[in-house]
Amino acid sequence: MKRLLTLTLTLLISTSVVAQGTYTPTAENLASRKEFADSKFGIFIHWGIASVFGQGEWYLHRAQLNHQEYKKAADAYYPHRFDAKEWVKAIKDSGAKYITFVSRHHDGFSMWDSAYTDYDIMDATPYKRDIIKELARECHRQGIRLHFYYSHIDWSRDDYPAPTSTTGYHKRKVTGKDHFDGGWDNYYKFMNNQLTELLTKYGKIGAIWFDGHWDHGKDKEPFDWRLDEQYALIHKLQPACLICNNHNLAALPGEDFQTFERDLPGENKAGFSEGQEVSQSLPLETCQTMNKSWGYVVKDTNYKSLEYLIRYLVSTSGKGANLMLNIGPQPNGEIPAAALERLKGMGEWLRKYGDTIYGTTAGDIAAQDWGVTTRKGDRLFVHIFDLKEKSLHLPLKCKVKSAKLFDSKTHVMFTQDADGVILTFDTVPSGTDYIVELKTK
Ligand code: JFZ
Repeated sequence: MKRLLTLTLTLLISTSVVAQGTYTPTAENLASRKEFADSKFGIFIHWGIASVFGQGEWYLHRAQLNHQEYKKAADAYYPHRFDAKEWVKAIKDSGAKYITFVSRHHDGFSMWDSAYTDYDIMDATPYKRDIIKELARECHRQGIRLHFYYSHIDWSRDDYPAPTSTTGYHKRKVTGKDHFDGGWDNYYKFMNNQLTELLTKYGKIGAIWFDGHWDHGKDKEPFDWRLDEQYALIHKLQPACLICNNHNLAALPGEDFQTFERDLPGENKAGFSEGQEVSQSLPLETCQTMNKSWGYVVKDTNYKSLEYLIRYLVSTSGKGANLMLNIGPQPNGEIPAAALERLKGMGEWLRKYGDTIYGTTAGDIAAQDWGVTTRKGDRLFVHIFDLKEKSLHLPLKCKVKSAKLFDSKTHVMFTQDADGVILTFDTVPSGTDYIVELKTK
């Protein structure tokens, strides 16, 4: 018996070591990474009971609310205009290839029928429709990947390791709570049970996108999130399901792609990505808002223009990354009209120019004042956003065989020497994205 125990223990220890040090993605996982990396454009959806207040998904924390009072929003959540079919159609028509839906945000509310909590769409709202089930069914039916955002932080449960968190109760940011019961083990089990539900009840899931790791980023002793075991569980349940964690760090073992919040990989304009090393081997993603907020905010009508968003998508592709653009649906279940308009415009643009985006890798030349480049096989796409003159010098190493305008297929004059290529146009390039296609050797 004792020997059996020793053997079991040894096996357990060695599997956890294996899980930790040498995560080897399966063939399905690698194929899924490739599909993801080629897809270039996805949609993020922040929606939940927080939208009832119309103050964004951090309202509970920002307004220092009593969490029991906040919870009453669940009983007023009745999104009678929610139509999964319409959502998925509008998103598919935008040219997006995946949807990342917030299954549970920091407030702790679950958007599906979870057996492990009553604080969910089925038990706590009068709506009583499993939103994730409806969304998943439509995604599978209409053929678009479905990813789930899942928060490690929980501002409502008693067992979230809050006393040491930077957002939690100890700072009295979320009020009405003075005890912590159950402990981290309990919370960890709860999360894994929920993840198991998400990965066994809703068909094929493209990725789990974690968030909240940074809540313990300033702990004196590094907090052990026990990610290895959690990641191994996900990969065991669905080997092709990719794992990503919005921790603003270099990718950790077991992760399948790397995300950057509100910044292109390697940049830090928003302040989340300081020193974040860009992975050279994993697919990359930038997540960005359409206005200034993730969740629905009544007064935030500050939407980025369609031209800006198209150029942002092209620039993200120019870095070899995907753009995941966010939508914050209204409490009634509708996607805001301003967002729908932009989705439509992105779709129209991608139907014409998608060949220069989908399936591309970063171009040969890093982003310049005038624009960016993307590459697909022997074709190099030069995306010109802003050029003041009729000629453009490209410091290219490769030999150019031909140059033409992507739109009209008319030839563009060029000369090449050791410094690269000079393109000469008839008129100064204009428009949202003036694309030149080079065939290279
Ligand atoms: C996180 C969420 O908190 C936010 O609500 C949204 O879901 C976004 C996509 O992801 O944003 C962050 C990430 C990191 C920090 C704060 C917010 N941080 O390091 O303090």
